[in-house]
Order: sequence, then C-alpha cells, then structure tokens
Amino acid sequence: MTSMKFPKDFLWGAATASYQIEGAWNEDGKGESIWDRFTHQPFKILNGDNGDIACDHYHRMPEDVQLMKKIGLQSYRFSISWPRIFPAGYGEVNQKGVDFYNRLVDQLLAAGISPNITLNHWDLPQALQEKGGWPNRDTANYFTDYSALIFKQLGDRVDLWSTFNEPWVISSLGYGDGIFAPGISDKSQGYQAAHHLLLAHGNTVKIFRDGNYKGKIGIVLSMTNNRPATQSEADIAACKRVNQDNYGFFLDPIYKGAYPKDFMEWIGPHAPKIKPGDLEKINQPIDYLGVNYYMTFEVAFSNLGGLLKIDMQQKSASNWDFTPEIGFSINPDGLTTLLGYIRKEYNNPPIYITENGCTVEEKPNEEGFIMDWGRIDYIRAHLRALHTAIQEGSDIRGYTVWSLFDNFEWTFGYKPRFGIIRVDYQTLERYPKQSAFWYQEVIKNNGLDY
Ligand code: GCO
Repeated sequence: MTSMKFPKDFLWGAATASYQIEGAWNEDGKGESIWDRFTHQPFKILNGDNGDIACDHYHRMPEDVQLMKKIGLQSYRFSISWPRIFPAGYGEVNQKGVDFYNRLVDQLLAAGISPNITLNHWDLPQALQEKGGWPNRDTANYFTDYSALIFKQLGDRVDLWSTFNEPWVISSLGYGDGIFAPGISDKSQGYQAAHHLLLAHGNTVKIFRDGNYKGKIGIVLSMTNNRPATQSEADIAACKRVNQDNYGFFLDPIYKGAYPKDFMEWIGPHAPKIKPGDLEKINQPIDYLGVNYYMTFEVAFSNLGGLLKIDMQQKSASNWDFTPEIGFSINPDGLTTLLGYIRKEYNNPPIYITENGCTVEEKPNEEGFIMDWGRIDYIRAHLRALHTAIQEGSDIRGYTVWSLFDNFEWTFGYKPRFGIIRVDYQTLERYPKQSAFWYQEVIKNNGLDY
C-alpha cells in the first residue's frame, strides 16, 4: 500500500544541464562559452577540472536516453547550449548543434519521456561576453533571437520550457561576486545583468505566446529557505533583504510588474538602469514557476556583511547533517516553508520542483554498484515535505531530481556526485545507483510509503 500519493498527472523527472554533462566543448562547430573560458583559466575550479569531456553525453546520448527509459522517467529536464546553436551568439546557425537537440527530443519522445527544456543554464557564448555579456542590453535581444530559432525547431514537440535556470546565480555569482563565470566582481553589473535577464525572459515568453506553441513556459529560480537568526528588527530586515535579492528581485517584476522598492533604495547607485516599458515586457503571465530547492540559511544583520549587510549561515534540521564534499545544509521542512511563502506572496502559482537532490558518501563495489541509502533518505524526506505543501494548498505539478548523472559541479569540479546514475570518469561507463531503482518505484506508484 502506498501511503503518500501525489496528484493525478504529477510529473516525475530528472535534470541535467548542457555544460555539466555534454562535453564535446569544441566539436561539430560549437562556439566557446563563458564556462569554457572560465574553467580553462588556472585556479578557478577545484582540481583544475573542466567540462571539456564531462559525461560525454554529446556522444552517448542514445544510450543515455535508454537508461532514462529503464528508470521510467516521465520527464527529462535538460538545457540547450546556446554556443552550440550560435557559435558567435547570433548570426550564423550551427546546423549540427540544432541536429543534436532535434535527435535528443525525438529519441526522448520515442522513449515515452517528455522533454523539459531550459533555454539557458549559464553557458553564454563567450563572443557575447566580449561585447559586455549580460550587463549589455543587446544580449537580451540576441537571446530572444536564439529562443525564437529553438521554438521554430523544437516547439512542435516540447511540453515544458523555461527561459533561464537560476538567473540570480548568473547575475549575482557571475557578475556581482565573480566566483562563477564570467568572473566579474561588480555589484552594478550584477543588478544590470539581472534586469537584462528578466527582459530577455519577458521578450522570450512573448514570442512563445505569439508563435502559439503547444507547451508551457516558465522560469527556474534557485530558492533557499531563509529565516532570521533572531527576532530582532535588524535580523528580520536582513533576512527580508536576502529574500528580495534572491527571489523578490525576479518574481516581483514577473508576477507584480515592479521591483521591490525598498530593496532598490537599499542598493542605491547599484540599482539597474531601466527603460520605459521594460517592466511591462517582463510582467508577462507565465505558466509555472520552477523551484530549485537545496538548503536553508539563518540570516543575521552584520555591519561587515557587504552591500546587503548580512551574515548567512547554513542550517541543517536537527536530525540531519550537512552534505559531504559540498557542505549544503539539509532541511526538508524548509521546502514546505518556502512553498508556503511563495503561495502567499505570489498568489499560489503552479510550481514544478525543477531541482532537488544531494551528494552522499558513496563507494562503488567491484561491479560499480552503489548503495546510496543516504540519497534515498534525502529524497524521501523532501517528497514528504512536498506532499505536506500540497496538502496545505500549494499547486505543485511535478518533482525533478538533481541529477540524472554525476556531473561537473561548477567550481567544485567532479568531486561532488549528485547523480542517481554513477559515471566512472575514467571509462565514462554509467552505473545506476540504488536510488535510481528506488525512484523507479516511486514513479511507478506515483508516491511512496513513508
Ligand atoms: C544549481 C544548478 C545545478 C547544480 C545543482 C547542485 O542549482 O546550481 O542548477 O547546475 O549542479 O544545483 O549544486
């Protein structure tokens, strides 16, 4: 008997991203991306790792789709590499790149798996970075042209689209703090990048509507659950600033047509330049919000805490540790809290959990098999938290595990392993872990015992 059932038509999937799995970084006409450039510089990535080969998915795609089918995935969330389609960011199309994604979509459909496409998961063409990257307003137009081409090519066969994965990570970590590609550390460029990402998002949604494509379109945000360290006014206000920076800055313009006013005042001269009509363009109805949930923070006011004057500490729930190799806090109930916040703040929008997952201590046996019970415990607890949110009234349409495979984990390189399928980076062989078989049962039953 299954005690925890999910709604009818609930969509179960797993996710990846182009730069993290494809490899073939300079093959078949692909252009350089900012992540190629960034990882090829010394000291940016743990162990000097890069995505040149990654999981070699570009060459092993048919085998990978068959694995997804065996696991019983209903949906596969992946991203398209913009420089594989437009090596220079715009202009001439690289047909071999288009062909790759055409084959991928066809093979997914033949396997009974619904494609869920993210138009950009951070890998901006380097050629556009040379022109200023996201802080340059033109990039938003190039993105819209790129999206238009993809819709024309694939729009007849795809059910779910998202414009961007985690625009906050692009703008804040890529341009504001410089710890991610393109490695620029300038708060003004960060917020300007965020505004242009939103503009690109809005314009893309509009051309999607104008084209009458069959699928649904939304945006995917990284959303941590944040709570004030104490009930002091200063800590409560600091926590609010983190929420505004991390999600209000994106969701307020999208859902409410305005940036959070007090936040814009706080960042003062770093606030982006906005042209008349921009907010109307951003404020397009979207079909769903994609939520990537991993962790919970406690936020305190700190005079030394940078522009936002914050001090953030990861907080695991009392019965959970931190994840190994990458040190994420674990707090399943934080997901329920976060979803409650979105429900109230944004009028209960339809939501897909587009990412959730963890690293665990894992050691393959001689056959390459891994009993990753810790990952199963983690996902089970988060599914329970999700189920609670549904009972509380949140409109949750699906759940997506991060990740289908072990893959290139950005500045942490290949050390943290997030997959339900192990990748042996020497041989590039794939080995489904115990969690893959467990997830197969969850999907089959549209739920689980708890
Ligand atoms: C993100 C990305 C993924 C990561 C995952 C694990 O949220 O950072 O969407 O690319 O790999 O989140 O950190």
